[in-house]
Amino acid sequence: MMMNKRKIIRFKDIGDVRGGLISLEEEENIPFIIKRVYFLYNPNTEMSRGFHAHKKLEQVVVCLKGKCRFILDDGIERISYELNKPTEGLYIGNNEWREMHDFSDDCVLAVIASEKYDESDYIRDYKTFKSNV
Ligand code: T46
Repeated sequence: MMMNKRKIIRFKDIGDVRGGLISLEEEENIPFIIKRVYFLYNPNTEMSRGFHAHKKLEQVVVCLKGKCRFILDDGIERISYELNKPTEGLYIGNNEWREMHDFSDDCVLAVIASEKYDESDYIRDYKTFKSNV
């Protein structure tokens, strides 16, 4: 079931004295069936990424190390989120323009996705995105 808005999901840390442990499970703390996981790491800290929306894809982004800033834009409002801890994930539904800025050089992002990679699901032109909302 599609959640209709971006939101921060707080994960329960089930770690102990040996260290932290977070477990992600589909349709539990991840609100969809997981079809793909990818990582963004070794960022070029001079550059931003993203600048697109998806027609269908839902994702949860978890910052495992370092930090970066996401901007989400639903065509009406733009909200900035700093991600800097593995105990929370940013849920991004479909039809959300996303930009990623201000990567720290040690930033590692894990992205949990509801669909396999499909270039035809991307809207990479902002005017086209705006005309669909
Ligand atoms: C998103 C943000 C958070 C693949 O072949 N398979 C994949 O699973 C992915 C994610 C990308 N690619 C190809 C597509 C492009 O030719 O790798 C290249 C770089 O992808 P892109 O420019 O879309 O990367 P970002 O960092 O701008 O966006 C990515 C995801 O593509 C996107 O879905 O929401 O991270």
